[in-house]
Amino acid sequence: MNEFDISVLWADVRGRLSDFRFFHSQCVADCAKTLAARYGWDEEKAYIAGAAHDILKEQPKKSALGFFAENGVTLTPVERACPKLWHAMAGEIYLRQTYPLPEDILLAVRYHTTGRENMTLPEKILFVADFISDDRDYPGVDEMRVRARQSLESAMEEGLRFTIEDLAKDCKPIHPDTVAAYNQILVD
Ligand code: DGI
Ligand code: FE
Ligand code: FE
Repeated sequence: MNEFDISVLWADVRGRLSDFRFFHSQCVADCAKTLAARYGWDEEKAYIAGAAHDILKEQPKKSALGFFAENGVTLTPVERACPKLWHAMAGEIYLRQTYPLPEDILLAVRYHTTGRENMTLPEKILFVADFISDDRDYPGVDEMRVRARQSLESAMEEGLRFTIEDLAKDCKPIHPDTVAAYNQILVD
C-alpha cells in the first residue's frame, strides 16, 4: 500500500463520532492489527480498516438515505427496514470517494456488520475485531476472545449466532448476507 496519512482519517473519524464510538474505533483498530499479525494480513491495512469501519455510524438516518439516493444505491426491502446496516454500506461509499484506500479495506468495512458468503481474510479480521475489541464487555465476550485465538471462523460462528438470535428475539429482519455467512461456516 502507498503512503497513507492516517492522521487525516483519524481527524475525520474523531469529528464524526461521539467519545465512546471514537474509543471503540481505536480499540477495533488495535484489535484488527493484532489479528492481522496472527492470521497474516497487512497490519497497517488492518489498523486503517478498524479506524474507518464505523465512520458513518452516527450519520442521521435522513442523511444516509439522501446519500444512498445521490449515489444510485437502491436498498432492498430488508435493508430499508434495518437502519443499523446503513453505516457499513454508506461508510464504504464515503471512504471510497474520500480516501485512496485499497479494495480489501473498503470491502472489509462494507461487510463488517452482516458478513457475507465467501468472506476474505480482511473481511473476517474486521468482523471479528468488531466483536472482541477491548471496549466490548457483553456477556460471553471472553469466550469470543478465546475462540478468536483458535480460529476466525470459530469466533464468527459464535458472533453470527449471537446476532441472529438477538435479532430473532427482537422480531427484527435478518439480512441474507448474515444468514449466508452463518450457513457457510456451519456447512464448511
Ligand atoms: O457498529 P457496531 O455497533 O460497532 O457493530 P455492527 O456494525 O456489527 O452493528 C451491530 C448492529 O447491527 C447490531 O445492532 C445488530 C445489527 N445487525 C447485524 N446484522 C444484522 C443486523 N440487524 C439486522 N436487522 N439484520 C442483520 O442481519
Ligand atoms: Fe459497525
Ligand atoms: Fe464497530
